[in-house]
Amino acid sequence: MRKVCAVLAGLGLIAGAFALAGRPGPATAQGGGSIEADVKYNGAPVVEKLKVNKDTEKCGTETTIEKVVVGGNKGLANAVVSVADGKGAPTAKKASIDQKGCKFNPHVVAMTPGEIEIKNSDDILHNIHTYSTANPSINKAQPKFKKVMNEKFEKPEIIKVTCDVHSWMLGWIAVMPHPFFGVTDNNGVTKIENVPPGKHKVEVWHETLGKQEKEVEVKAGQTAKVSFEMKGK
Ligand SMILES: [Cu+2]
Repeated sequence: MRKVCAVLAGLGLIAGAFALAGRPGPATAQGGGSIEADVKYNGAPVVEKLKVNKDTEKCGTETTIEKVVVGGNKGLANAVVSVADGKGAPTAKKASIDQKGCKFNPHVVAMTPGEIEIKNSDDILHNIHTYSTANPSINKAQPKFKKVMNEKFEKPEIIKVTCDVHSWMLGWIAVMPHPFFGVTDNNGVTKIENVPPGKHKVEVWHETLGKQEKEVEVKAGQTAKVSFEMKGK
């Protein structure tokens, strides 16, 4: 009898573990769906090349400023896609941007209001200079020994970031009011998960190509596809 009990208890534990592993997350429980956005640009990439004569050991002797990155299938990278009428709690994952090889990596990072970690992976002096209106501007040195700095952006807005030590360094921090956003990859694609079902306005923002908006209907457990074609200015 004791043995049987032990086996039953063991089975119970295993069943419990399975139940935990298979338990839907809170968003899935509400019957959310996904949005897959595909952003295209029917023009040439805009990548400025320039010579570097400072910190060349880390920065190289030539660098690029990637203003319009067009990848496979005319996909536009670095575009922020978001649900314009979205509402929801901030994401738990802390956003991060790295000053690496004298570039901001990623070039565009999106986050919900709160803290972001700013790394310096280069063994040289960098600086963080933000151009913002809703949030206080930051203009701080990030010496080589300061590998990580934490900064706070509480108000939604898209913030330009530069480094005053290396004039070509350019990045963007998109502070979104809700967690329903994504940044397109090199194929111009991003997926937004756990979006509440219903009709939503989906917005695309790109640093030089501006904004576009489209309506999409999200159904529970399904992926709604939306395509954008950004126009040159
Ligand atoms: Cu720098």
